[in-house]
Amino acid sequence: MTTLTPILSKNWDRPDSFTLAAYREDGGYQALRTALGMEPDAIVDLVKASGLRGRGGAGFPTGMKWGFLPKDNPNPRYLVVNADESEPGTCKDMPLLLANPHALVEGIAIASYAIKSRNAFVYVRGEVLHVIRRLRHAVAEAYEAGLLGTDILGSGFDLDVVVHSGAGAYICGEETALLDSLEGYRGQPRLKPPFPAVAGLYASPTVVNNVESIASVPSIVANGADWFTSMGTEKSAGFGFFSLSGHVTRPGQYEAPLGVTLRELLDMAGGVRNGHRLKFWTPGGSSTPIFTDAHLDTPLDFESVGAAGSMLGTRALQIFDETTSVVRAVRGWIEFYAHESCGKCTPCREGNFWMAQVLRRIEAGKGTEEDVAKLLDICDNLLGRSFCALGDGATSPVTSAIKYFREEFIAGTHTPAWELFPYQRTTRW
Ligand code: L3W
Ligand code: SF4
Repeated sequence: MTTLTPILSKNWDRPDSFTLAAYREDGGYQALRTALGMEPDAIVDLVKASGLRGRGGAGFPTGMKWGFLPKDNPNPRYLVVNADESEPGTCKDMPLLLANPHALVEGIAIASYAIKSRNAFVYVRGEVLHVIRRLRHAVAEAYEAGLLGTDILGSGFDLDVVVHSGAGAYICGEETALLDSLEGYRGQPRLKPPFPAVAGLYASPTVVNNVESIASVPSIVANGADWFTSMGTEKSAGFGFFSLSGHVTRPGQYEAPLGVTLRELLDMAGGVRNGHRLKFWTPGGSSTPIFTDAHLDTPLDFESVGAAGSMLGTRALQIFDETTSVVRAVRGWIEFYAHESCGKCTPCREGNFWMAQVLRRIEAGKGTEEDVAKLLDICDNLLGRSFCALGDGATSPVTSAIKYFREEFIAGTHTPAWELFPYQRTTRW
């Protein structure tokens, strides 16, 4: 039986958990002191040995990414933290920043020292003013205490950190669109390669990492790689946030080893809301194919979720019970993608627009059975033909929902979803 591993969330019950004083009382910034006494490359090796994989959705090995920075490029190096959390269902980085911003600040200082960067940026989604204020406060506290700025802790290492507010575009969570936005341009994805590690911010070598990835680094430096690999699975080491939302008794952040199952998480969260049963769920936000109750025991690690036909993504577990119209849920997600498509490439710009129209028609009971085939055809023209992951991701809920609930789509072509699922008329999912 897997249990919770409160590490980043350990002090969240403390009302002052976000302050430097509370963070230090619990040993905060000791890992930075340790790291500053190490060779930068030794820290990169430590993070490689820990097996930490990116917590922003793709699961790319963090230490390996740091090791990609070219040694012969004379340009400055940058660390950019992706805090543009906007995926439907994804809600882990914002609570982490609110309750424990110093874990990120300390992680930034360690990571910047490891990759030899003197400038770090945190790109925070623009809508979350309260989070931006709290993070800026933490950064100011760290400067004041000599934990950022010049000659950090007397080590001779200098680091400046800028907290940048986005303007509310989901696409700016795509790392290269984020970099364009940070440079002052309209945020649209760049062609890769070159990857940011080679030509990122201002065409200089740049590491882009998710908030949770960087915030996990101090605990690895403090406790060692073996401690980290003792949690999780062989290829998906460590712990992470599992964000339970929707039709669950106690929604929230559950910090647990990778490989935990939804059944175990639901046990901790009081189960699906009283009197109802699980119908479908997302393992990693709306860009990952949905799962059903047949996947309750799938270990939530990168390999197992992949083998079962989805992606671990951001571990945003949105729970839907039997009162939910799957057509309506998918329509909501596709309207999101249609709205957030940056418009750069035709398959995504047009495809999401058309899918939203077809889904609205089916939801209203005015679709035809050919409309279901049309949805799959549009997905076929999006997947692998879009410029970035947004277009690909938009197909996931559509194709997987049709795979598991085809009859509901067909029924929806002649019956409005609100007649099939009347409960949905008054309840938001
Ligand atoms: C150097 C190479 N670097 C890969 C780096 C690359 C990036 C990282 C992962 O999408 C997913 C997406 C969403 N040399 C490299 C290299 N890299 N090869 O590794 O790259 P990639 O392309 O696999 O993924 P990505 O573009 O970062 C992320 C999914 O996550 N997702 C998203 C969630 C939501 C948000 C949000 O709310 N902001 O991100 C959820 O599942 O669909 O598939 O750093 O540079 N040879
Ligand atoms: Fe823009 Fe969508 Fe194309 Fe990505 S896939 S570049 S979001 S239009």
